[in-house]
Amino acid sequence: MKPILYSFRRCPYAIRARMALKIADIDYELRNILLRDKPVEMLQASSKGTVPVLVLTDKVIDESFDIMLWALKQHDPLSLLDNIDKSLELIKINDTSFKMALDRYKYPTRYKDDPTDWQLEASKFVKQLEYLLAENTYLLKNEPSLADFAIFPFIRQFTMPDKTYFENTFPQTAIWLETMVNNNIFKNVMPKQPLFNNPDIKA
Ligand SMILES: N[C@@H](CCC(=O)N[C@@H](CS)C(=O)NCC(=O)O)C(=O)O
Repeated sequence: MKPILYSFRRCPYAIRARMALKIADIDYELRNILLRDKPVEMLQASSKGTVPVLVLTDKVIDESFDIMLWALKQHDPLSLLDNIDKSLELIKINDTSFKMALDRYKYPTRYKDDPTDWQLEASKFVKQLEYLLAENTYLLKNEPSLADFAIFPFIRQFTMPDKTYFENTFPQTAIWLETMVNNNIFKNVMPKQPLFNNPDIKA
C-alpha cells in the first residue's frame, strides 16, 4: 500500500509535510480535504482531526514535523537532516510562540484582541530571522536547511494581513520568502487538486 497523506492545500503544516515528501521523492496518495469536511477515514486514522496525517502500513503519523522527519529518513538528497540542532531550535519557536501570535494577528475577530499587539509579538521571531538572513542567503547557511522548509509556509501567512509592513520592516526576510515560494518544490505541491470527498471539485 502506498502511504496516504490527508492534507489541506493552504495549511502551512500540510505544506511542509508535502514538501518533505516531494524532496524525499516518496510516491504517495494525496487525499486533499477541506477542514470543514473531514473524511471519516481520516478521523478513524487519527482522531485529533488535524492535517496533515500520514497513514503508513505499520503506523499513522499525525504531526507535520514528524512526517518531515519520516520522509527525509527514507531519502534525504538535500542533506536536510545533517546538523539539525539549530533548525530544531528555530522550528520550536515557530511552532509555539510565533504560531500563537500569528493566529491572533491573522484572525483578530476570532480572538477579540488588538491585532497590532500580536503583530508586534509575532514580529519578534521574524526579526530573529531578519538578523540571520543578514548573515546568509538562507536561515542557517547559503543553502536551504530543514528550518527554511519547515518555517517559510508560516512566514508566508504572516505577510497576508499587511504585506507592506512585512516588506518594509523585514526586507531580507521578504527576499528569502520570495526565493522560497519560487522554489520548484513549493510550486510543485501547491496546485489545486480534486477533493477526496468531492473529486469533481478542485481546491
Ligand atoms: N501540530 C500539528 C498542527 C496541525 C494543524 O493544526 N493543522 C490545522 C490546519 S493548518 C488543522 O488541521 N486544524 C484543524 C481544524 O481547523 O479543524 C502539526 O504539526 O501537524
